[in-house]
Amino acid sequence: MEDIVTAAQPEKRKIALSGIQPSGIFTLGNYIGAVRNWNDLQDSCDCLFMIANMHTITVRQDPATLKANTYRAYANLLSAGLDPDRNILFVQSQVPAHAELGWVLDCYTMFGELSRMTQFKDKSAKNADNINAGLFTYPALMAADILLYKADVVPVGLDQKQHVEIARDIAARFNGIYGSVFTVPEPLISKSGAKIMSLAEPQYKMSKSDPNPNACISVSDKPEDIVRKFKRAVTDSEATVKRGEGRYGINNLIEIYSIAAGLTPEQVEQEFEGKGYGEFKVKVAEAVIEMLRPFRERSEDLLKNKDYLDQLQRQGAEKAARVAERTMNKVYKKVGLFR
Ligand code: ATP
Ligand code: LTN
Repeated sequence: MEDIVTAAQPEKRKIALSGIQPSGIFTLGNYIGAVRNWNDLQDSCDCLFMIANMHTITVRQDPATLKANTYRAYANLLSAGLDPDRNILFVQSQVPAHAELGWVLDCYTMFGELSRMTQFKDKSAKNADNINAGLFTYPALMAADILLYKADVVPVGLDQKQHVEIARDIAARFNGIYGSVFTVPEPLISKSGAKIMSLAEPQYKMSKSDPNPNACISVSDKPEDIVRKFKRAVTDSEATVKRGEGRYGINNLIEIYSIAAGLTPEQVEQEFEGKGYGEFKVKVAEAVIEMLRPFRERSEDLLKNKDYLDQLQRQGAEKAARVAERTMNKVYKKVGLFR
């Protein structure tokens, strides 16, 4: 008789990893499309959230500004409610394994597949005088970020889906050669707010590195600036608060308002039936101000204490490095590199 009792195995928690660049101050798009959703994940997954500062130098940065934005980004993660004891919150450059695995994966990533990346095409158009190799191989470094921690899911906005897909391809290619080394990750994209558009050119996404200050709401904008920017937001001449094909500006404002006020887009359309853009834009601004207020105030407080942020950043990096080192040892061994 078989006398071994097999205890029911508790289901393994999924590992989630995401990153955000300190390429400027977080926008409303980053908050709605990324950071806000990460908060919900910490209950169901083992989470790692990273400030992707090595990715940021693919576009030329002023060193002092980059450091200040890195502190601010880290403070923003904390203010969004991410708990440093329950999640690993770290800065990419403080964990050397990212650069190490990034190089290895460069050698398993094809020129053709990198050439198809929309972000590369967009960013090279915007930075025509600095189309550097890092900008091109960016997706291999991002794959390294994900694969180092065996992440099952990668919560991102819609614009990053293509990069998670290439990370899957790289993982599968590597596993095909060396056996199952990496977990093949899935993108996790929220249904609402996955792509918040620019207020100035609403056919393009809101982006924190946009040089036009009226194009984006930053999470540290003062209430009066938020009102001014929404009042100026580009809409169309139809003057009805109703979603429609090609109505980029108004679709975007309806989406933002529905998220900030906790309503469905249909409820928003009903509320503003027969009302003009002027009234609607002020309401959107007020809802956004209220949504961001606690986040902004907490970030300002945290930024007064750099020693505390330094200490948390170090602890986060140590925890991340312990996991990353194990993967690196395995990868070097498989590939035949001394370590
Ligand atoms: P940059 O301007 O430097 O490219 P960015 O503002 O586009 O930066 P990232 O740091 O590249 O932001 O992205 C961080 C996260 O925020 C990613 O998950 C990304 O998908 C999400 N995100 C960025 N912009 C938006 C947006 N407009 N709407 C929804 N999600 C967004
Ligand atoms: N490329 C991403 C930032 C990023 C990231 C990651 C996101 C760097 N590494 C790993 C998810 C997982 C961006 O520009 N938004």
